[in-house]
Formats: sequence, structure tokens, C-alpha cells
Amino acid sequence: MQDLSNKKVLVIGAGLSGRAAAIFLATKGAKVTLTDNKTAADLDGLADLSEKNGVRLLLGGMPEGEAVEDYQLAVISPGIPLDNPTALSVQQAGVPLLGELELAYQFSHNPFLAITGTNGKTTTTSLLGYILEQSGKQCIIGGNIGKPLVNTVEDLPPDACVVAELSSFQLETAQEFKAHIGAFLNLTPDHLYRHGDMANYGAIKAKIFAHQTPADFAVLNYDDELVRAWAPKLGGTVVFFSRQVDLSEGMLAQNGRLLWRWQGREVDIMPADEVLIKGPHNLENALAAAAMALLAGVEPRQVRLALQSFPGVEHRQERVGEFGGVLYVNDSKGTNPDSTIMALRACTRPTVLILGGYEKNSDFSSLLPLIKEKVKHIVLVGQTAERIAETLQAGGFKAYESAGMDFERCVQLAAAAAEPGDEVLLSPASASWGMFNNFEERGECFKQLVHKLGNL
Ligand code: UMA
Repeated sequence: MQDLSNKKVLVIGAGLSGRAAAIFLATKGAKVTLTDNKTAADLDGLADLSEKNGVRLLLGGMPEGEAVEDYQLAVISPGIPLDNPTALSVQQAGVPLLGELELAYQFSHNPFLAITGTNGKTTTTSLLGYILEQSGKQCIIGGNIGKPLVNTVEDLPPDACVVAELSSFQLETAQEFKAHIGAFLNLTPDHLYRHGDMANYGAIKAKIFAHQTPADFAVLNYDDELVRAWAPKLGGTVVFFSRQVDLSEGMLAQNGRLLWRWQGREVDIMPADEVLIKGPHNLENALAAAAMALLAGVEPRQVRLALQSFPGVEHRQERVGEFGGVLYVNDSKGTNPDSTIMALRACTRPTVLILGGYEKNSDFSSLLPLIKEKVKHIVLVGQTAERIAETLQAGGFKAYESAGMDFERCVQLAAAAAEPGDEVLLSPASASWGMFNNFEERGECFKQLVHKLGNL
């Protein structure tokens, strides 16, 4: 990577990613300006960051007279689209623009084990990190999972690796980035308001395999047609995983066992029902993580031990507790219809479902078959409530009510509708924005409200 000392760098967006990038760039001697649409009043801790690191702040948007062409580099936050006015003016002025992932990659000396896909990224990333750690391999776990990479990648020992959850937003600005082992889990509609169509969304996700050579690995879900179709176009060695098909090579779930068929050998890893995280989608996540770990040199025995003990991820089908015979499950990470479908598939009790949140123009009709099969009552909340109500009505499902924008009331209504033996599932099929800063905040709020109800 270039020498950044005394370079004028603009960081766009002062969230997690932008702040980490600004601090990192400042430690490299760059003259950093950090800009955000929000004002100082809405951004906690920025004054302190600015003072400690000598970062100039431009808040409440970029002022009119700011000479964008004077910058030598711009680093954009993943949540900000490239057609944002500041990003456009930077590009028009010919200033190189990259994201924090690319910055982290350019300063890293260790291999990246990276995971993308519409759903399951967080679980697979956490699980892979867990397998590596349990087997004694050193790694850091970060990226879209909520931990910026740029401030941790540089100081790793030579035999460590970077385990990264990567979103399409992060991959969009990748340039030289290469995953030594990359995995593409699945592709279903999400973020299309930003990426336009599925072809473009898929192509951005497939950038996880850019620059790979046969010495690198592209781990693909054979059961997902859109993902499988990338296989002939990739430079890396393709390794399939499949829950459904008895392939001659790859990581497979066949006849109730996890099998690793690779380079002419078959290793029987374990019985599939010993994998602690449950549901068909979690089995796919386990197959992907196991394949990546084995390719990274972990012994099959250690993969088995880790899969037997990995408890899952917070806010992802997380059991909050059972109160009055009702099980409460927090799936706040269910931010699109497909992830809610997966959560519903794993439900074994009559379910009261909490749906709704920020409007991303998702089509909710795909939820209807499972709703009719498993759900007895729905409480709607947030911006998408009205549109989901129309979908439910059109689909002939009438057992729903709306809590408007009142999240506490929505949890109370759900609890009131549940009887002993039921499950209350928060899996909103929508992002949290508009009511919360992120899905973690929404999940924490849900858990607190549930415990409050439980203590009554
Ligand atoms: N902002 C502007 N102008 C705009 C839009 C936003 O200035 O036009 C500002 C906001 O006021 C805010 C900042 O940009 O202060 C937010 O930046 P951001 O949205 O990139 O959020 P970060 O806090 O930096 O978090 C980002 C990822 N967020 C998104 O991609 C939306 C986090 O993923 C990631 O964990 C974090 O970097 C660390 O890498 C979250 C996410 O929702 C979990 N990801 C999406 C998903 O999983 O579906 C992709």
C-alpha cells in the first residue's frame, strides 16, 4: 500500500467503519477529514475521536465550498451508496475511492478466509472463527459482523488468518482484495434498491473470488443455482458443499452424515444430528464452515468437536427464555424475507410472529406458505407494517394486528396472543433502521422487554 503520510484523505460516513478508517489513517500520518450527513448532536463520541487523532470533522453534510479535488484518497462507508452526492463528486474529481475492507486488505499480511451470501454469513463466519480458535489456530473475526477490520489486520503473527464476513456493500468497493478461501453461501433478493437487479447483486457478491488463482479456493453452495452458476467463471479451485446432492467431491450431508470427499479420499466427519446449531440452513452454514476449515488445515476431528459445541450467534434464532410456557426467540438479524423463512422453518411450536421494520421494498409474499403452516398470529410494527398487512390480506391470512411504530407495544401484543406451548418469534423480515440504529439494538430491546414481561 501507498505511503499515507501527509496525504489528504476524506472519510465518508462516521459510523463504525468510517471511524475505524479515520483513526487508522490518522495513525499512518494522513491528514484526515471525516464527513457525515448527521450533525454532531447525533453522533456520540466524535469530538473526542477528532481531538485524540487530529481528525477534521465536516458534519451535517459536505459544505458547498469544500474543494473535493484536493483530496488524494477517499474512503467510503459500506452503508453509503456510490451515487451519494459526496461520493459522486469525489469520483468526478478523479479522487481514488475505496472502502474500509480494501484499505484493511492492502495493509494486511495474512490470508483472508471470507464469507458472503444473502443469509447465514454471520453464523458461518462466527462458526469458522470458532473452529479455528478451538483447533489452536490464531485468527481475527471481523467485517460486516460488526467489527471493522482495518484497525486489527496489521498486527497479526504470520501464521494467523483473517476471518471476514463480507456484505455486497463492502465487496462493491473491493479492488485488489483477494480471499485465499472464499465462500458464497446463497443468493436471494435483498438490497435491490441499491444494487438494481439480481444479476448485479450476484456479480458484486462474486467479487469475493476476484484475483483468485488455482492455489486459492472458491467454496460454493451447489444447491443454490445462482451460486453454482459462478463455478466455471472462477480462477480459484472450486469446492462445492451440498446438503442435497451426493457429489463425487466436496463437503456433503448424505445419509445423515457429514462427509468430506476431496482429492480421491472420503472422510466421515460426524453424524449430521450432532451439529449443535439446528435447521436446514444451519446445516448448510456448518458444511461451508467445515469445508473452509478443512481447506485451511484443521483436522477433521477438531472440526467435529467444534460443530458439536458451537452454540450459535446472538440475535440469530437466539432462545431468550421460556416464560409462562411460552418460548421467546430473538431473530432480530432476520432483516429480509428469506432469513425469516429460515427462522420459521426451524419453528417447532405454534408461532406468534413479529414482523416489520424499515422499508427496503422487499416482496413479503414468499412468507405466506410458511405463515399459513406455522403461524397463529402476527404483530406488525414499523414502516413496512402496512405493506405486509396488504400482503397478508391478499394471501387470505387475517390473524394479524399492528402496533404502529411502538416496539414495546408490539412485544406486549405478541405475548398476549401467545398461549402455553407457543413460541413468540421476533424475525421481522425487515431492517431495523427507522426505529433502531441496527439489528443488535432491536434484539437487545426485545430481550429486555421479554425479561420485563417474564418478571411481572
Ligand atoms: N451516512 C452519511 N450519508 C449517507 C448515508 C449514511 O453520512 O448518505 C452516515 C450515517 O449518518 C452514519 C454512517 O454513515 O453515521 C453509517 O455508515 P454505515 O451505514 O456504513 O454503517 P457503519 O456503522 O459504518 O457499519 C458498517 C456496516 N453497515 C452497513 O453496511 C449498513 C455494518 O454492517 C458493519 O458491521 C460495519 O460497517 C463494520 O464493518 C451492518 C449491516 O447492516 C451489520 N450490514 C448490511 C447487512 O448485513 O444487511 C449490509
